[in-house]
Amino acid sequence: MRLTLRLVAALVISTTAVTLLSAFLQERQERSRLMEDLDRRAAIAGETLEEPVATAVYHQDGREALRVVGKYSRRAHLVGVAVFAADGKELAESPALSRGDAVIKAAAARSQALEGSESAVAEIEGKPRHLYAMPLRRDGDIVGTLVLVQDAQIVESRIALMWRRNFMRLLLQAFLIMLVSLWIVRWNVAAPLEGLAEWMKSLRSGEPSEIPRVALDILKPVASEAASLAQSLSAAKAAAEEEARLREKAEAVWTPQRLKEHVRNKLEGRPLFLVANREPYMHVLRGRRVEVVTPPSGLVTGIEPIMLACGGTWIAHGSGEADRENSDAHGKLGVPPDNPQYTLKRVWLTKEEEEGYYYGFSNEGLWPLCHIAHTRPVFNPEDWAQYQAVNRKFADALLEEMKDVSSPCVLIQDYHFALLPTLVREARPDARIALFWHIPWPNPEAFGILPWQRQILTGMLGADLIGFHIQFHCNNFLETVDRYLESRIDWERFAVGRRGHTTFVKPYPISVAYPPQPAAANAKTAPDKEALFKELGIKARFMGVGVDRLDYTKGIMERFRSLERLLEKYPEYQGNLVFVELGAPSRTHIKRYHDLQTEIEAEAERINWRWKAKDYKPIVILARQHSHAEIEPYYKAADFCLVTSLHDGMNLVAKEFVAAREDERGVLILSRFTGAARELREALIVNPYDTEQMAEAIRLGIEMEEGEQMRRMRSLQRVLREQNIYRWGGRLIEDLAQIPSADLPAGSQASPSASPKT
Ligand code: ADQ
Repeated sequence: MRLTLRLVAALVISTTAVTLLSAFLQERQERSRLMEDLDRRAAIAGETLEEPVATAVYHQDGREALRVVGKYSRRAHLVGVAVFAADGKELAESPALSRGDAVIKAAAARSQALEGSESAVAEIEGKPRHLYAMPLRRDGDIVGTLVLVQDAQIVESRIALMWRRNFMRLLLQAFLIMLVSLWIVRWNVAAPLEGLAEWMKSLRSGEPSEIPRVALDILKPVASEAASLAQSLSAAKAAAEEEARLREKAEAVWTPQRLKEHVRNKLEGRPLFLVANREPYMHVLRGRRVEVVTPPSGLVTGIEPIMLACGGTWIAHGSGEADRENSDAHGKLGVPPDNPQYTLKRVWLTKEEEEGYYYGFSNEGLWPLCHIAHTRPVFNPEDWAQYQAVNRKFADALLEEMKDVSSPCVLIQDYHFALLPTLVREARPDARIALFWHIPWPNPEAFGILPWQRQILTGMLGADLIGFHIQFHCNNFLETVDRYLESRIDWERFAVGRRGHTTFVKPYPISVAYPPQPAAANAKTAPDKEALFKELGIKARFMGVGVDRLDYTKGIMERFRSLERLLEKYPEYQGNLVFVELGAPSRTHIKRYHDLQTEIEAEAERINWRWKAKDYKPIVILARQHSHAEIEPYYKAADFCLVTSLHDGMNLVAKEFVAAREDERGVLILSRFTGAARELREALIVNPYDTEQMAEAIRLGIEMEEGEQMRRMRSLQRVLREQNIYRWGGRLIEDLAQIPSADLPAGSQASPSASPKT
């Protein structure tokens, strides 16, 4: 109410000031217009009277002058007339003027002195009068003066009327202002605020309602801030409840809070340094606009929750077109950009470095070498030289960042940085270094074709801890080291001893953030299957989904062929089943990837051509990078998700699909060649090379009873709950922190937890 009063008072005061000012100007204008009117009327009367009155004056005939004047003044509505001779003597005067002599005489004298007409307003007998004095001429000589007196009361009356009208208008305006202000405040401020308050109350009570539309429209920025605040509060509340529940059950599921506490304890407050090729946030140009995007990378998906939980510095290649303009002089910025929780340090690479290190040695060499997926690795000496140089560059950046931190903990990510552990160890023997290898490790024979095998292995063994997703890859790694380097393999502790340094090798199956954080109370509900079909312009009943970087290891062609086989074998699905492939183009700079995209599109087109109808095609490819929010509705709506990798370290898409299914429905069809297949045993496990088997698995998935779907989904979600990303980070960092500093005598090192911790 006080706000309304203040608003009304301010508006009324300003309107009054404007009205008064304009009325004042109007009065001046009106007054001068009325005066001109009186002047004009007097001048016309004067012109008519001049001649007869001048003749009378010339003959000094006062009576005649008075007669002429008296006769005319009745016609011209004059109050009175006075006539003066040239010497100033009064010759005649209307009776009504007898008491105003002095003023009239003065007017006559002024006119005579000026030899021209003169007008003025004066009070005569308490009334406003208009005086018009003019010289009387006869044959060009001034023979006297004529003074005409009119009533000027009309001027004052008109001005008073004008003020009265303005005052009434002001009153009306004030009234309208009050009404409009009340309306604005009521509907645009008070109502949205009340709505917001109600909504926040509902959040607090734990039964979130929809945010009222009116509040959303007007208070959008406040509402979104409040939503994220409410989200964090309810997340904290849910986490606290979950912790309490788990404590009671004496279980120990990992949560972000637990990870945070755990890491803080283990690192004793020291910051965490993470090195990965891929940055978690890229500034890219969309036309002229700068947009922040998260790259479609399993590594980013997996590691970001840890950095959010622990803070620290993430060092990565700054690969976005607008990255430089959006970082400081040292390439640094706080991220996530809208709520910074840790530091991103961008390292700049030249085109040649990126070409050789990233596209060349990493992705045309090591990637196919480690994924046995029938694409021949290319080992080019120039690429190898760039790979070494860029590892050196990242080592320098990392050493600079941690120069003031003693015994820093470093997490190095992936096959792009095989040389980094040794480079860092040589400069900082006090550092604790872990290297996590996100892709498979091949058997020693397959690895043996790499010309620089010893350098790669030596580089990696600078780490204290090397992690793979599954035990099988750890075994392959130890066998490879055993085969190609002089070293001591400890098969009991899964460690390699070499030149007085021990490297432990352990499996850490990466995962996703689960259970999901409570959704924002105002988050839009995901569109259902019908809505998604409608968006795609499709009419169908069943939906399958695939989400991948377009990579030859993901078995996308094999997937399409199994769909084709299904439609051939079971025609009842023709026109009924649609498979949506959300495929993010990846590494398109490399010819094999470029060709793959064309091949995938051609294959889908070939299959679509067989069954295409007006509103139907069996395969829809959405070939672009999607945000997680865009992918989520497909995960939630699909009847089945196809993960058909020919070889995959883990595969997070399989886990994301399971995590998204709050409804406990949907079927996961999962390649046995993924790391995920070792954990997600209730998925329908398939061999992607077996087209017939995959087609059958899809049919089984579509036709699976709801009860069976729920049983399997619950079991899969149980695995995610127990083995989530926080557990992955917690175990990795705990094992790393347990490793004693290098200044302890060699051999006295304790083994990191021999068996996986909860
Ligand atoms: P990737 O080979 O990238 O990861 P994956 O684990 O499946 O494979 O992760 C892909 C990520 O990218 C997922 O989070 C997914 O949602 C996202 N993504 C896929 N397609 C997308 C699209 N079209 N738009 C946007 N996002 C998309 C590597 C290894 C894996 C290992 C991870 C983590 O190859 O085996 O699981 O690292 O260690």
